[in-house]
Amino acid sequence: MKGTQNMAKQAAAHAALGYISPGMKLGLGSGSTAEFFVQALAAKGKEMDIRASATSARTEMLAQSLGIALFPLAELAPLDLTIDGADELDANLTLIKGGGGALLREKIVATASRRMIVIADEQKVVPQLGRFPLPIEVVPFAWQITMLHIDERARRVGCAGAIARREKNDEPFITDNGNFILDCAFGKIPNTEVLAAVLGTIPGIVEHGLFLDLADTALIGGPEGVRVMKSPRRK
Ligand code: A5P
Repeated sequence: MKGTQNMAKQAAAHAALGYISPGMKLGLGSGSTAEFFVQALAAKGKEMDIRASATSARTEMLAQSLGIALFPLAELAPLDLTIDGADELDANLTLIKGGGGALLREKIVATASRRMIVIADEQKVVPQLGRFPLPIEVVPFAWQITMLHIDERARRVGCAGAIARREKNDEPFITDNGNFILDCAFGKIPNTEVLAAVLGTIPGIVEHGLFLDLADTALIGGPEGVRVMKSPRRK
């Protein structure tokens, strides 16, 4: 299963190369699918005069080791295109991201790009978002209170479920920005816009993993090859 899924991720990542043109300023996503893309890009990057900004320390390290020309986002923005993975996506190309903990930088980079293309395997496509617990980045200060507020307010908009601080090796997982991640197992999210608006009002939340109207295209790898999904909202 893992092998097939990795092949699908790789196929989607390679298909993304077809969207790159010489001289482009690129945003490089995070996660295993985005890493396949970074590896594929490395072979072409130099000859195509690609400049890039990374969405995580991990991607930055990988891109650097492969000789991709990296720049701070503030120097390079606006970017032409960001290529990134997703934990879940629906037919509107609304995404859940943050499974790797990089959602804040991913959202900043995607927002600073003219376009975002998602690369993913077929298993990430769902009719309704929420099977994957929604990651939310919060400041460590009184995070328990922030968690209570998320629980209370999300319930009011039909999102009830266990919320847990992410751990790694029995320690709190710390993001590249020095924050915590709360994973919210809400189950199916009735209205992503409403939930995003509610989360936007809670102090202590730095950013949440719902990506609304950012991606215009998704390249989905599966057993039959790669299919293209277009956002009905952003052509
Ligand atoms: C990283 O924080 C995430 O947003 C990733 O884009 C997401 O977890 C996809 O990861 P994979 O490509 O490893 O499935």
